[in-house]
Amino acid sequence: MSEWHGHCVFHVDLDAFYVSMELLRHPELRGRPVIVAGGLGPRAVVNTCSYEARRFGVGSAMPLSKARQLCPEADVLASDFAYYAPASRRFHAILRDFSPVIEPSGADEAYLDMTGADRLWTTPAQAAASIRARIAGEIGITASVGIAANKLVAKVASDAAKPDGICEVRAGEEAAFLAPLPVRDLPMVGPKTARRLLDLGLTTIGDLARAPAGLLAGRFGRGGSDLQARARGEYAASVAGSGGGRKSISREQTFGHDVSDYERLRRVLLRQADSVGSTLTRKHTAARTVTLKLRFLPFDTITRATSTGAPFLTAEEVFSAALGLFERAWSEHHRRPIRLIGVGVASLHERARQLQLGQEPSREVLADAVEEIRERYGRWAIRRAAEITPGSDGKERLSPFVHPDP
Ligand code: TTP
Ligand code: MG
Repeated sequence: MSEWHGHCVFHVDLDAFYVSMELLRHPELRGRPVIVAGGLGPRAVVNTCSYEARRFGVGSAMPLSKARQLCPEADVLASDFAYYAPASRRFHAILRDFSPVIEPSGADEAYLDMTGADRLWTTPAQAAASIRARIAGEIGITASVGIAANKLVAKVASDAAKPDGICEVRAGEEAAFLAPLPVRDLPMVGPKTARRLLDLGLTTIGDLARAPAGLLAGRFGRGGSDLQARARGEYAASVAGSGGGRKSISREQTFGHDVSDYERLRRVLLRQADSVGSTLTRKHTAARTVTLKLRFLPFDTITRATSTGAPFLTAEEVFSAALGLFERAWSEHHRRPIRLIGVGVASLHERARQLQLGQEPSREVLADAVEEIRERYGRWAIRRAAEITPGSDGKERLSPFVHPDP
């Protein structure tokens, strides 16, 4: 049985997605060649087809007229996106139960970073079986899962697993797994590149992996070494999403009058950073940049930004970066009175690390726990001591100082 080792990426892809959905409501067509096309007219194109139809040479993107010639007995249905869409959403929701780091790459496929999931599942194959069981139980169709140390190999593995299977490529076995496959099976080798490789006498991915570097450089320039690295199963890009579809998160507050009190400005910054940090945690997102905005009257607005090598994950990290920006910018402006102050984060991406159950509680884990309590009991169930205003009127702490994104 396989073990967990280092990085672990799953690529999950539904089998013959549109056809599988149609078979749920047309069970009498099971086992038959079935084609789903974008309409039934003379110019219609095949969206997908059942594995029975694939044996006749029918495939996606083929003109329907040609598909009918290749397989005259096929049943042809017009695609019905409104019917497939909820299944696609359900599919992605199921995957989110297995990892917070997920990168959908289409309606019916996604990459999952399963690194660290060894605390929950004895083996990767067991986790994959559970994903497949959830999909079968809740959507009623089959999915295939590729398991590998990186996205590239996981993608090829899921193709190899199809239909209705799991394929795991152990660390160190990537090159051997890819070697016998045709070059066309390497992701990002399109028909044109494939033809150029065949011209060089390179038929399989193994041929490409072993080709003299000079030969590839002559034909593909600097892209040659990249191509060869891929052929060996080397691929560095991590599973990363769009950060929940947002490009930035920010909070700002305009004061009714100018403020020059450092302690008060610092407290406002802390609340804003805390709110931004909460959103980062809730969205399983990290930020590469922290931004600060200040406005001095009449309309003199400045912004400052800072980025560090490590992503910003928590409110503390956002606050400390924002405070540094604030102190520098404010002293540059001779501590002029401030009318507006705001904190933001940008360059968002999904967290690269999966939280591990049972690990030493880090600030990231603490931030998640705080967020969970706030979700249940409200924003004010947990506050920082520094947020509580020493004044007696209580006005500041009750005022609506946090502005959501417009
Ligand atoms: P794919 O995952 O590429 O194909 P599939 O799910 O039908 O089959 P497989 O078992 O090989 O994964 O695409 C998912 C859906 O996207 C597919 O059911 C129909 C649609 N699609 C198109 O509409 N046009 C296309 O050219 C392709 C490739 C897919
Ligand atoms: Mg599919």
